[in-house]
Amino acid sequence: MGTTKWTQLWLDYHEVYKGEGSWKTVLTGFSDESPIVSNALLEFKRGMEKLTGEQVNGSDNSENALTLEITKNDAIPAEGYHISGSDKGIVVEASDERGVLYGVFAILRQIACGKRAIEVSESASPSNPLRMMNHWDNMDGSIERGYSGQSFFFENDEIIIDDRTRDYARFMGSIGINGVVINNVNVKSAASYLITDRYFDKVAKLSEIFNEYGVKLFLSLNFASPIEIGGLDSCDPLDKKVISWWENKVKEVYDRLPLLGGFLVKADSEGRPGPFTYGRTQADGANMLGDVLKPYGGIVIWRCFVYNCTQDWRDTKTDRARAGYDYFKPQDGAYNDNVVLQIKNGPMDFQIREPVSPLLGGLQHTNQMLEVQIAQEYTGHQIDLCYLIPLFKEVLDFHTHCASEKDTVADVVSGRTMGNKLAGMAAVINTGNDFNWTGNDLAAANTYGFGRLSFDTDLSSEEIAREWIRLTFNLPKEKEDILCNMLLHSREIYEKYSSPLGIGWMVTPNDHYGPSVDGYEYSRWGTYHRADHLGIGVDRTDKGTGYAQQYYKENAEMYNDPQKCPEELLLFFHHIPYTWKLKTGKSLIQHIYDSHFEGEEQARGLASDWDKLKDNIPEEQFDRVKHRFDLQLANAREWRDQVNSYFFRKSGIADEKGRTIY
Ligand code: GCV
Repeated sequence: MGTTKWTQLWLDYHEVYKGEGSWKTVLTGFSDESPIVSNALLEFKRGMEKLTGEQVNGSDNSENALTLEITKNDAIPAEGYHISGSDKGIVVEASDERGVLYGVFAILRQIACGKRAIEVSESASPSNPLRMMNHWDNMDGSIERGYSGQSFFFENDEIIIDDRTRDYARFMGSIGINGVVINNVNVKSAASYLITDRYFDKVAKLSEIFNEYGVKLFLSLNFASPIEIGGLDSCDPLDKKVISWWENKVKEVYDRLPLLGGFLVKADSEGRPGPFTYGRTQADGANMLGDVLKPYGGIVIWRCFVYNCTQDWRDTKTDRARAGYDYFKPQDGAYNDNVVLQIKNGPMDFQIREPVSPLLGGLQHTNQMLEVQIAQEYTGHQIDLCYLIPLFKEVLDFHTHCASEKDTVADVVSGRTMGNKLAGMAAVINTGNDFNWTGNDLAAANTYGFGRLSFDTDLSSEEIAREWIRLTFNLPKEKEDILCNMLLHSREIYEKYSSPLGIGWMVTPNDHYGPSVDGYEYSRWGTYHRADHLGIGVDRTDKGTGYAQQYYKENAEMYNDPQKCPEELLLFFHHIPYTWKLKTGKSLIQHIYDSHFEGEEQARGLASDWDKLKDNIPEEQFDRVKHRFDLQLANAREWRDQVNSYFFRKSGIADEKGRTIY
């Protein structure tokens, strides 16, 4: 790794063949004075020189040089591209500059993945209009749920701009991300002042750097700004003084930050202020901001993560899973067209397994986008290997039944179902200022993977994994297969040794790493497993909390019936006796034991598979990851033994196989 201050992730291309030509570039309908286009050319040069050794725009500009021809073609959809190679070179066609950038990255990706330049060929346009990363970075430099060091945007309440900022923007552009929220949704202290003169110059600079890679900058907003920075005594969204304060503020913001995409808002959630304080609805709050942003083309992304976080655990009727739908469904259709609701993939909070949120598609007349988390808050803190793309694919492929065709979550959040333009996907990102950006080098597969998946939801988990491996490591085929298999099975392995059959939680409170079966059982957070000596699970049927009824009929009936409910979600929807027979013929308790023993053993398998790659991975990188596997094994063992012991002690039923349970 030498003296580099940080890795280049998947843009650190390896030589794949020794080319004999050289390249010149020709633009038709685009200008290289545009920063995006000139960056595309720079990336092509950098990439081709490393991938093939061929010079780009060097001394050979003769007839014999191959040509990269970038041509405007208005028939290509927005942000899309058509690339085609021939013995004369490569043509990139696009109708806009982002399309040019994405087309060039597609060329480099295809070559890195094994094609010769003359063979490249693809027509693509993004599945989702909005493809966003959400940083939970605080201005003191810490990152909420960050597992890769400190923030590279903020330190000591100042904004950092350095070479890393540009590299970050390149990474985002290379995977098709077109929007980034730089600060935590919990907007407090200095972050409330990001919309003031104190920070305008630097935020403007950041937005320019992002823009050069096709990325719009967004800010998380403090809903109580009129009080906290404006000196008013209210932030009631229907109060004229409040509205006029926002009008002036947003005018000032757009004067100074003309490239700003808009605001992300977490309101009435986990202690954050919001419209409920004034007896107003979420729509009242979001629409007020939408009205104010409209003249500037800005958008409001309003989160639906609203629930009662001061619940009494004795209360078995209140169900946190219901909250999003209960709060947001009644105003379906009332939201402005420049407002989009951002909905977490499940009704709880990024657990290893949850049903899809019934709000997705449950809202039929409202812009909506999907929020997922690649920061591994509940899935191993980027210590444990957990490739999350298979989980996201399951969510995207889920049939909501909101329409007869085009009813999957992928259809809904892309805007295909309702024909809306404001739609897409966002991920809570997993990066920090660690040398390798993501703590565990292998966690970058999720960063890369989310970008690629949000651009093309038809890509498979395996295709994405293989692209990432080839770009990052360029391994011999049999070693690539090993790593690919590790990634593809890692989520299922994590699930096996952690909480069973969709019940979730059972994590160490606050920190959320490692087991604590009753850690949240008697707390205020609404996250209970309800285990007793006879059984476990939450009754969310029509006889229980009624959550299952929030889905359309087909899904409601499926979830309501324990015989029809997919077994991986059985305990999410039903309270089930330990003696219940699963489809495998095993009892529930035996399944809990077996899956935990298996999960721990398979985690050991992951670690020994990694050892097989020792000769093919640079030593420092190999060791970094190996150390993570050592920690993962300790974690898996702890999960196995705590969960098994807990249920053995609760149920008094022995393991049929007589293994050690404490
Ligand atoms: C940013 C969970 C996390 C919080 C996070 C919150 C959210 O509760 O534990 O850290 O806050 O989700 O998504 O807003």
